[in-house]
Order: sequence, then C-alpha cells, then structure tokens
Amino acid sequence: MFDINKIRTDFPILNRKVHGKPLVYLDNGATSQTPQVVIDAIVDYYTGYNANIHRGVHTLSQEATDKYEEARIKIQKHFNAKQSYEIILTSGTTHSINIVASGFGAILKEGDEIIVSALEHHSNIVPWQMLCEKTGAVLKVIPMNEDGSLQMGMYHELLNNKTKLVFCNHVSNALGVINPVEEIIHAAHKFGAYVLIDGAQACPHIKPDVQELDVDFYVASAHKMCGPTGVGMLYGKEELLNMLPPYQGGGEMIETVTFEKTTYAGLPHKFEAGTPNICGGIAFGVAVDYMNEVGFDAIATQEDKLLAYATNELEKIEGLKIYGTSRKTSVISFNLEGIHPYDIGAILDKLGIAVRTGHHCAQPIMDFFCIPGTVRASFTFYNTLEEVDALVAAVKKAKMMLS
Ligand code: 7TS
Repeated sequence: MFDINKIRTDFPILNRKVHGKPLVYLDNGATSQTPQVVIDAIVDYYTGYNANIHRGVHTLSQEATDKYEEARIKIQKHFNAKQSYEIILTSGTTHSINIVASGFGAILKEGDEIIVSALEHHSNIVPWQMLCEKTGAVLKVIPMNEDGSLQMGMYHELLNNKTKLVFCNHVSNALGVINPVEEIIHAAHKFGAYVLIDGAQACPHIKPDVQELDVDFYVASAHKMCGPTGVGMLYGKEELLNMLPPYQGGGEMIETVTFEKTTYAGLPHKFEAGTPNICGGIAFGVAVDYMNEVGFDAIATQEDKLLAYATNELEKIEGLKIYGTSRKTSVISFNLEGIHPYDIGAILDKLGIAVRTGHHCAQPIMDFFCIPGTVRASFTFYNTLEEVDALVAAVKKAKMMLS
C-alpha cells in the first residue's frame, strides 16, 4: 500500500525549512532526494568495511567487493539485462554516453551518419558532435513539434544505409515528454544502426526492460533515482561492449601489462579503469531496491495525480504557458508572459519552493520555442497535492510582484 506520509518520513531532508518555510522540493529532474536506507548504506560502508575492491585478500576488501558486485546484479535485474557484466558502473549518464561515443571514434568512417533528437540534453549532443569532428561522420537531427513530440515521419526519412548510430532520450529533461523509443529502436535496427537510449529522466518514473526494448545501449544516473551523485550505469549488449575499445587505460581494466603490450580485461572491467565509486555503487543498488519496494505502479499513480492536478491549476493562471504537452512524466516546464523565468525561480525559493530555471542544458529546445528558458517543476512520488497548492499560490504571488 502506498502511504505518502510514511514515504515522506523515509526522506529526512523533507523536514527542513528554507527561508523559514517548509521545503517544497520540486527539482527532482535535477537530482532526487535520498532516503534514509541509502544514507545508512553510505554510513555503513565508511564505518564498517571501507576498502578497495577486486584486489585485496583481506576481509574488508572481500566484503566491499561482494557488496559492489551484489549491487551490479541488483541493477542487472532491475533493467533485465541478460548478464551482470553487461552493466558497466560509471560516474553517471554523461560518463556512460562518453564511453560509447569515444568507442565509436575507432569504428565510424567519414560520411557515416548519426541521428540525434531535437530534445536532447547537452550531454547527448556534445559527445556526438565531438565524435563527428573526429571521424567526419555527419550529425542529423529529428525535429520536434510544438507539443514537444518528435516528428517521427522525419525520423523515418532520415534513416538510410549510411545511418550507423541513433541517440535519443527516453524522457526529455526540459519538457518531460516520453519519446517513442520502441519505434525508434525498431526502425534503426532495420538499417543496421545501433541505438543508445538516455534513460536519465525515464528511470525515476519507469522501469525499462532492456531486452524487451532490444536496445543496444541504455544509460542512467543513480542520483535521479534516489541514489547518490557520482555513480550511474551503462548497459550494452555483450557483443557491442566487446566490439568497443576501452575508454580509459589504467588499473583494473587490464589482464596483463608489459612495456611491449597490454591485454585488456573482459567485461565489465574493461570499462572500469581505476578505483570506482565503491560506496556509490553499493548505495545505487540500495536505491534501486528502495524504488522497487515503493513500486513503479504506485510511483506512476502518484505522479500522474500530481501532474494532472498541477497542470489543471497552473493553466488557470492567465499568461502562463506550459511547454511540452504531449504524453509525459511529472514535469511541468512553463513561463509567465513577459517575466524572466529566473525571477520567478528566485521568488519561489524565498517561499521555500525549489524549482529549476533556465535552459535545462537543452538549449536547442529553448531556441525552438524562441525563449531564454523556462521554470521547471519536476514532481516525484514523495510530493503531495498540498505542495502543488503551495507552488500554484507562489506562482500567483510571483506574477503579482513582477507584473
Ligand atoms: N541526460 C538527461 C536526459 C538528463 O536529464 C541529464 C541531467 C543528463 C543526461 C546528465 O546526467 P548526469 O547525471 O551525468 O549529470 N539532467 C539534469 C537536469 O535536467 N537538471 O539538472 C541535471
């Protein structure tokens, strides 16, 4: 049973005040808050068995290694990867994307084509531009519609035998719209192109099944899923991870080293050079357990309720425009006519309400709408209808003060 009051007690930070007002945290798209079980896992690690992994014969190192590898298996099961070594633990989505982009630097040729969507976060644009500069490949863009959906007809037209890679986010961070990733993957595969889906904004709301999606690469960050910052994952199909060269050289990722020649370790270690974020990886596993205990059906029900109520109430405010109206997760990106989003965000903060303002690292979307940015309220399962009321009242107040 989903009990919102009980859920909220899991998150100690929700008790704090900001500028003397109860915190209303609506910036979950930037990072989610951390439940006590995850905080406890971090404290347990540093107080109980802090040690380096995969190398020590001693007890602490064995314990840390076991917990870290258990976390990998939890993450494997969560995403339904076939093998645990298809899960590479990284520092986050950005790192995961760069591993794949850099790897394809050794594979792509001049004239090959890469398709990205118009809805991408900068971390799913810039690495591919760098890859194009290096290889002479050409970047093509799936355009978007006014409602924030992708022009899928144009996508099908862009695909051809020169298309080697397609990149798209599962859910847009700036607008919250859910992209038709099944169709994107299926169509790309008909041309033999590989697909990377950026799940950073989807995974807090949806439980993706990488085998059912038949996706080639899927990436996510723990800190948007109730886990800590500085850790994330790259899922890749075994044969594709084997095909890509390592991203970084160093300890852990080798089998043998001589000054003449080094041979690389197998998966997943080939992509995990150096001492990883051991505590973060373990806590990521605990966060995944926590989200599954809350349950993704319950999460969706609560978030749908918040989204519908907030949309309805905000739309009543004259001069308020919501960007991205096609099927979406619990994100509302909006502006008040004639008022800069930053000014609204600053007043909301004074009232204890945390939202993000600006271009949300998705400048092409802002250019499409000819705006400098938006105010983004991103809700999650621990938010309440009362918090929506607080947001709506604060936006009205901001409008009054700034008009
Ligand atoms: N991809 C998407 C879709 C994202 O939303 C983000 C972060 C990233 C990639 C990068 O993730 P990182 O964990 O490597 O930084 N998005 C946001 C946001 O919307 N507000 O702050 C960070």
